[in-house]
Amino acid sequence: VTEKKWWQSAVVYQIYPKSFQDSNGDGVGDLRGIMERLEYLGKLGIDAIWLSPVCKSPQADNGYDISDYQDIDPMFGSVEDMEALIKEAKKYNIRIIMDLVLNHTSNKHRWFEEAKKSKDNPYHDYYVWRDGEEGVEPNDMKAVFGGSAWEWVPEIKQYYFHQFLPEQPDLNWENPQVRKEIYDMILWWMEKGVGGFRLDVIDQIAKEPDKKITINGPRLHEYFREMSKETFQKGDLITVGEAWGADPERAKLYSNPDGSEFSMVFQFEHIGLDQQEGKDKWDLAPLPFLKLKQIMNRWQTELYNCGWNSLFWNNHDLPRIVSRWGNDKEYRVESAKMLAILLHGMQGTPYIFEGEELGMTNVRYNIEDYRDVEIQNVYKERIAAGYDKEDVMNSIYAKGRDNARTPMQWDDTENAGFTTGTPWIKVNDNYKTINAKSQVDDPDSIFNCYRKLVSFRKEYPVLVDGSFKLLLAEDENIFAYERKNADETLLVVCNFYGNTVKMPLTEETEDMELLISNYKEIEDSSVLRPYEARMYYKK
Ligand code: TEU
Repeated sequence: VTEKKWWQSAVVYQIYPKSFQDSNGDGVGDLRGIMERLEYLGKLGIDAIWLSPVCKSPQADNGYDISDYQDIDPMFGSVEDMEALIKEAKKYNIRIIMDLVLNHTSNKHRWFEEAKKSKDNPYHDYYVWRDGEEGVEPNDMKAVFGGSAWEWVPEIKQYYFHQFLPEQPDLNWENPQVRKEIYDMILWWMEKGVGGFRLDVIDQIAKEPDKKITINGPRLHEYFREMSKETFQKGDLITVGEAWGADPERAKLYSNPDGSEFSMVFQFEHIGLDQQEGKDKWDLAPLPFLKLKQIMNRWQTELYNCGWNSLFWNNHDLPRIVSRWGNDKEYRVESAKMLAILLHGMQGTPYIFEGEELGMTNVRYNIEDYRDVEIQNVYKERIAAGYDKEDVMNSIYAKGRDNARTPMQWDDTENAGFTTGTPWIKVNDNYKTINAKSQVDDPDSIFNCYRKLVSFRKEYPVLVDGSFKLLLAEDENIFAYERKNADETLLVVCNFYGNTVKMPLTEETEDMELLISNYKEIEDSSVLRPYEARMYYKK
């Protein structure tokens, strides 16, 4: 048995700083705004905040294009504000997790400005360059946000490699000097008291474009171990790598209990389920429910005692879960709570994305009201390729990243209490009914369901260390599982859909206590109502 880590019983709350709380009326959320809302987060009971990037950035990709790792973007505040936030959050026992974007920088980063000056500039080799001719790219690799992955720089007659936007040139991790600069920067933030790091697209750093390798390059884990040894292992941090390309075998390396790499990994196997096979996320398909159960089961059982899961339905790149796999019309409250209970009964560190705890929903905007560059690019590309406009918009409604990025809904006043100015992106017009103010003191609210689930993780050790067993694997409606340790048993049973179904686990749950459910009382114990979820416990 390895020693327990603080982050194994922790719950993390993700803040998208642009959209959380504006304190100065410029329409953009900021660090002082977050400080104003710490009391709310304290009430929810979370242990850490993962802040999407707040470093200096031209904002081509909302901060995922960093031009100075050791400065805060003026839009969000200053380094002093960041220090104040770290200090203030500590009073609520909340740690601050920063987002490290290490695969690429902004094209406005000092390193890149130097790098593109000449082939013998000392910074040239910080990035990935190939000789070539204008118009003849080194190969046909594509960027994630559309177009070629190669960008021509006429002054030096070379192409640079970018897996995301042309404004996000890829760093060359093969260069030891690059790695050293990164480690020094991480140590600088650690000294400021940061509680951990989320590592953006970290499975893409060991790219080898000549072999068309982007994810899982041969030197990937070598870099991880070096970085961890030089930085993270010098503190008591939570570290989580974002890895779209991780399978359970690889995730065991990422989250090796010996601490040689990271604390855990964000894997996305469940996230890719509702799209057509071999296509991308915009090509919609219904959720294969049995497969969802299999996948969750596999991750829960395979990492047991030899790795660590992170648990999430949402983040700033994903649509709102209640609109995606719940029902945001007839059963918004019930299905939001069901999805919460289902996930928070599992093993791993749960992540709540801002507004998820209120059951915030997707939006349907006119194309010009979307701010995300990925949405704008896919719209242009697909219309040009002859897709039907309605189909393109339906894909954007279902999967667009701005679904997650609309302002946090605090109350029913103008702009949902997010800003006194003009919000940088439109507020969801359902804010009058869906907002924090109406939920915080209502014991039956989605917020209070989350609050309870967060506290259970501290109260019942089985949630942290219990084994996982999937029940009713072939049932087309019910997601049920059991967690067990030496002296506790926990049983979660959820009706994943909107029909009333027979409750098959009446005997198993007979002598158990009902810890939480999403209906006021059980009238008929032999059925599960639409989206009904129950968590049972026995000691
Ligand atoms: O995202 C990685 C990534 O490839 C996808 O999540 C992408 O955002 C999109 O959903 C693909 O359709 C990370 C960040 O989370 C994202 O916000 C950044 O835009 C991206 O890296 C680049 O830094």
